[in-house]
Formats: sequence, C-alpha cells, structure tokens
Amino acid sequence: MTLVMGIVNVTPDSFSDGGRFLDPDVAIAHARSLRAQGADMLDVGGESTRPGAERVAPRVEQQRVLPVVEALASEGLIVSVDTMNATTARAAVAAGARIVNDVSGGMADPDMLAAVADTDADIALGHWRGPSVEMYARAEYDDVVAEVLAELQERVDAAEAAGIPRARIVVDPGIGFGKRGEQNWQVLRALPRLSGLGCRVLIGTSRKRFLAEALGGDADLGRRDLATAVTSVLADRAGAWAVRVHDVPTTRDALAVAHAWEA
Ligand code: PMM
Repeated sequence: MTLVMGIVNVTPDSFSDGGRFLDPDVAIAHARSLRAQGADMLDVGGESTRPGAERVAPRVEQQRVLPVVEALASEGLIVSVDTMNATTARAAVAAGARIVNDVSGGMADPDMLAAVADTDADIALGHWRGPSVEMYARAEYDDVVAEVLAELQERVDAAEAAGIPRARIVVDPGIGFGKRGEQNWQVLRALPRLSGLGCRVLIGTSRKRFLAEALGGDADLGRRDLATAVTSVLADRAGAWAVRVHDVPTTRDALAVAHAWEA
C-alpha cells in the first residue's frame, strides 16, 4: 500500500498551517500525533514553498528544523527533511533524517546532489520551474506531461551522475509547482508514465488550490482534506510509493476502505 508521509511545517507562513508549529516542542508533539494516526514517515520543513513565498536564510531554516528532526529520529521515526539547501540537507541527515525532500529537484542549490551523494539518505526530486515568487510565470507548456517527464528524467540523470544510485531516488511531479489547475490533473492522470522513470513516485496534493477549484472554488480545509484523501486512493491505485498529506487520519481511512474493497 502507498505509504503516508505526514507534513510537519515548522514555518510562520505555509499556506494552510503556517505559524501553528513554529515552536519546536509544538512541532514535535504534532509529529508524534501524526505518527500515532498512522503516518509512515514525517516530512519536516522550515521554508514555505507556497506561491509567492520569500526565501528563508539556511541558518534560520536549520534553527527551525534540526531540533525537530533530531528529536523525531531519536525516537526511531522515519524523518524526511523538506529543504532546497545543501547545508540544511547535510545537517538534517547528520541529525537522523533518512530522506532529503527537495522540491526543486536539486536545482535551487548546485551543491545539493553532491551533498546527498555523500550520505546514505534517499532524495526526493520535485519537478520545479523556479522559485515560488515566479513559478506561475513559468507555467507555460506545449505538452505538460511530456515536459514534466523529460525535466524529471534530467534531474534523475543529474542525481545519478552526482553519485546517487537510482534505488535512493524518488521522483515527484511537483503538483502546484509551476502548474495551474488543469495542468495538475493532466500530470496526475499520467502517473503510471511517471513510474516508467524507474524510481519510486511521491505525490503531494494536500490541500492545494487545484483541489479547491475542483470543488467549485473556495473549499475550506475540511473539504480539501477529504479531496486530498480521494487523490491518495487514486495515487495508490496508480502505483505511487507515497503521498504527502497534512491530514493523516482521513487519508489512512480512505486507503483502508479502498483496500477492503479490493481484498
Ligand atoms: N508541496 C509542498 C511542500 N513540499 N514536497 C514534495 N515532495 N511534494 C510536494 O508536492 C510538496 C512538497 C507545498 O505544500 P505545503 O506548504 O502545504 O507543505
């Protein structure tokens, strides 16, 4: 079954939960409750990537995430660090993170791939077309699926060339990153082709705007969480390795019901 990655945003400004978990103790407690709700792993991030977000200094990012990574890893939890900075990735892996989740696919920091190659951590490479402040300006595609696949293939090639074996690479089409409404659905429909890259596939739809749009506009978080859980089931069907979600219980329940149907 698709694994569930619970989101722990240690940020003041993430779009759906910014500011709630900025205190490390609150973030750690939140992560523990996501684990108790059935998260298989926890993704700890200290820099918001929401559209329009400003970059955060790596020092500030590390102050936010390292205490949380260290505490969770020391309790035996599988921790992923959501970062575009090589120095943060190195420090987080030293603190016990097992996965580096780079939404920029190693493009934001030229040292990232070499930094991860030096460790035994996995890397999740996101499809990305530039920083949050300008990502929608770059959402121009002739064929969004073909371009996302080709650009992700380039990132996988770059990671392998840097010394990261394919078994340690995860690909993520970067839902909402430089993609508008319908483009996200086109990419999701093509998920089986993404698996053709020969890497595990991670999908992050949680609470994103394109889901609210599918519900007719400004759906609140509860409705977005239900919509997210539906996409988790569909991602599971399409062979995704993991889904990254805020609301773990709803996705867990949806996956359990879908599997009961099939069994
Ligand atoms: N989306 C966000 C942040 N990190 N990481 C991966 N691998 N995939 C995603 O789709 C992704 C991500 C933005 O969402 P948030 O601000 O709610 O965490």
